[in-house]
Amino acid sequence: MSARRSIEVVDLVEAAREGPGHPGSARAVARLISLVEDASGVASQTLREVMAALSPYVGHAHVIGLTGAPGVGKSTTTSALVRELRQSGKRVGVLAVDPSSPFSGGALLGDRIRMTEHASDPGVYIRSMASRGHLGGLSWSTPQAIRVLDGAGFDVVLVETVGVGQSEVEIAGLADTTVVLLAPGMGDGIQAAKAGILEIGDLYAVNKADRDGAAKVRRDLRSMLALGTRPEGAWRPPVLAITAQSRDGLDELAAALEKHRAWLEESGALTARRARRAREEIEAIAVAALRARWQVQGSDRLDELAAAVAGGVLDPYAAADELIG
Ligand SMILES: Nc1nc2c(ncn2[C@@H]2O[C@H](COP(=O)(O)OP(=O)(O)OP(=O)(O)O)[C@@H](O)[C@H]2O)c(=O)[nH]1
Ligand SMILES: [Mg+2]
Repeated sequence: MSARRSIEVVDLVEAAREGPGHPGSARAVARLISLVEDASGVASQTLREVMAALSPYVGHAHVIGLTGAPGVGKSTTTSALVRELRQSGKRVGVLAVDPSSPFSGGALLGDRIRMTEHASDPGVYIRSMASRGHLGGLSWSTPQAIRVLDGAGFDVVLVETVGVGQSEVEIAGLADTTVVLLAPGMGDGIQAAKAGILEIGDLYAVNKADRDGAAKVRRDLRSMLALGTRPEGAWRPPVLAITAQSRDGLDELAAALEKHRAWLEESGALTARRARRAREEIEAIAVAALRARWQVQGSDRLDELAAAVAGGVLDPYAAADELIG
C-alpha cells in the first residue's frame, strides 16, 4: 500500500527479468508469485502493483496448457518437454497446478521427483500451486502466476493441470495452446467425449505408446475428432503418439507446438484469443469491484434493494440504476 512497497515490486520485476545467470532472478520470480498467490483478491493493492509493473513485458511467452486424467503422464511429459525445449535454448517456466491437493496429497511430491532433472538448470523455473477455494478448478491466482513468468522473460510457460472437471476447460481458456494427454487403459474414448475434451485440444498426445492399446486410443480419438465439422482454414488438431518415459515422440510434440504457435500468429487467432481472455478478465475484475462496492460496512446494498423490489417499493430497473449509479 505504501510507496515503499511499490518500489519493492518494481525492483523485484527488474530482478526477475535479469534472467538465468543472475542469482537473484529465480528468487525474485518466486517472491512475485508468492505475492500474487497471497493477495486477497481484487481489492489487493499488491496485486495491482505487481500487475502494473509487469504489464510492459507480457505477451511474449507461449503459454501451453497440458491437461489429462490423473496418472496419464502429465508430469513425465512436462519434464521431457522441458528438456526438449531447453535443447532449443528456450527458457521454460512450469506451473504444476494441483486442483485435488486437499484430497490427494501425494501428487505434488510426485511432480517434484519427476522434475528433479531440471532442478539445477537456471533456464527452468518450476512451481507447484495448490488451487485453494476452487474445487476441481484452477486457482484464481494461476493467470497472475502465468503473467509473472511471462513478464520475467520466459519463452514458454507450461501449465500442468489434472483434468478432473472444470480445470481442463479453464486451462483451455488461459493457454495459447492446449495439449490434451490420453493414455491406454483408462477408458479414454468415453471419458474423452464426456469431459468435452474434443472441443478444447489444440493438440492431442496419446502417451504410454509403449503399452498395448495406445494405437487403438489414437484411432478412436482420430475418428471422434473427424466427426466434428471445422470451418475452412481452421486448425486441425493433430493426434500424436508419445512415450514420455523414454522421450519417444517428444521432438514431434515440440514441433507440433511450434507449428500451432505459428498458425496462431499467422491466422490472427493469437490476438483474438488473447483479447477474448483479457475481456473476460476485465469483466471479472470489474464485477468483483462492483460487488465489493455494494458491501458497505457489513450490509449488502444488493440485499436491501432486493427486499425493496420484492416488497413492491421499487422496480428492478430503478434498483439496478441505484446499484451501479
Ligand atoms: N509405460 C509408461 N509409463 C509411463 C509413461 N509416462 C509416464 N508413465 C508412468 O505413469 C505414471 C504417472 O505418470 P505422471 O507423469 O505422474 O502422471 P500425471 O498425469 O502427472 O499424474 P497426476 O499428476 O497424479 O495426475 C508414472 O508411474 C509414470 O512413470 C510412458 O510413456 N510409458
Ligand atoms: Mg502430475
